[in-house]
Amino acid sequence: MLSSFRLGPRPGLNSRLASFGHVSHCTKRQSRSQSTSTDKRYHFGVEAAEGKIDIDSFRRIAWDPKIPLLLRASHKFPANEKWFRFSEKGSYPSFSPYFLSFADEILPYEFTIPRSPLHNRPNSEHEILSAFLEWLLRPHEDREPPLIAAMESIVKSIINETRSPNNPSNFQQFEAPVALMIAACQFNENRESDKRLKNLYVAQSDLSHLPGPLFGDLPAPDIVKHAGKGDIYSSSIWLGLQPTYTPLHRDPNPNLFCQLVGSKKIRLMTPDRGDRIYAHVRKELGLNGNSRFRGTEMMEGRERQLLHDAVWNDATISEVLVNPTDALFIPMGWWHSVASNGAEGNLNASVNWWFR
Ligand SMILES: O=C(O)CCC(=O)C(=O)O
Repeated sequence: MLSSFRLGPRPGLNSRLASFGHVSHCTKRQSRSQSTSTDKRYHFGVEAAEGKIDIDSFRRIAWDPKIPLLLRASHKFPANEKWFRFSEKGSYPSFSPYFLSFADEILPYEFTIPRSPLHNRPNSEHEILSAFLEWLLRPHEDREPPLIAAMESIVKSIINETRSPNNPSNFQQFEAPVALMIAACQFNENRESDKRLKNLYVAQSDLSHLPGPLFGDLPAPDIVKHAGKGDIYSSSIWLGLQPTYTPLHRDPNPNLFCQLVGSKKIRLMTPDRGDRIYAHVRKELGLNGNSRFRGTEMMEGRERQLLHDAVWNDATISEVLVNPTDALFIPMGWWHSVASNGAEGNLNASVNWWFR
């Protein structure tokens, strides 16, 4: 059964959008897969517009009626060019020398090890972590000894935690310097995908905690400043080695989610439909209560799996692919789950603002 979210074009919408650029709308799953095979920029069941949008149009189309809107090629920040560099083939994003100068800043990290029999195979996560540790400890002119020592102790403790028979969790949270993400990204370059570090995620890291110059590279978009009262509730940076994943949840405020590097798939549900799916999963777990944003319990174990299957195995749920410079408006109360889309171990970066 389809959700109450309408998949067909709304009467009059195209004429309303015509004032600021090209608009497209997929009405059938089939049209989505056709566009996927040609330009990989699909959106199933969500309105999309190309280029910059003026505030009045945005209010009329998305903000006032509380409807998601994909704004393609609409948000390029100084960070897009200053923070990253690309391999000659253009396929492997990594960090620029400018970003490297912030290597000792501390950020909140998550690390997830998939629970699977793969653990017993060569190149399992433990072996990759050990290879990373060995690589870290090799002399390297760019790495400062105190940072190496900090990273060594963090990686050793991740390895110990994941090996501990007393620890049923495959999900860890810790603080570490930016140097860890930089080093992991360098380690992955030129490595086969099954030998790369993955699932390392600086998730929901408060933008205001970034050092001034980095914060300045991500100025709040006009939509965030002017569509509502201009009240920024919170803003976050998301920096990870693919795959990255955020389970089903809803945010307490409207969200403008912008992609910087790599791509992400976002599955979106109306408040009603998300409530039903979430309640169903909680019931299966014998629990009740509301979703906490990225609560530990939803990041691991059975809850993670049930939430994942309920959202990602249902072909009728709307899905959007966000690419660099795309932005997705997620109205308050709309449930969503987010997964990176691309080669394992590649860098993925996004930024978002919750505002009202
Ligand atoms: O990018 C992600 O992994 C999650 C983003 C998200 O859930 C949000 O902005 O609310």
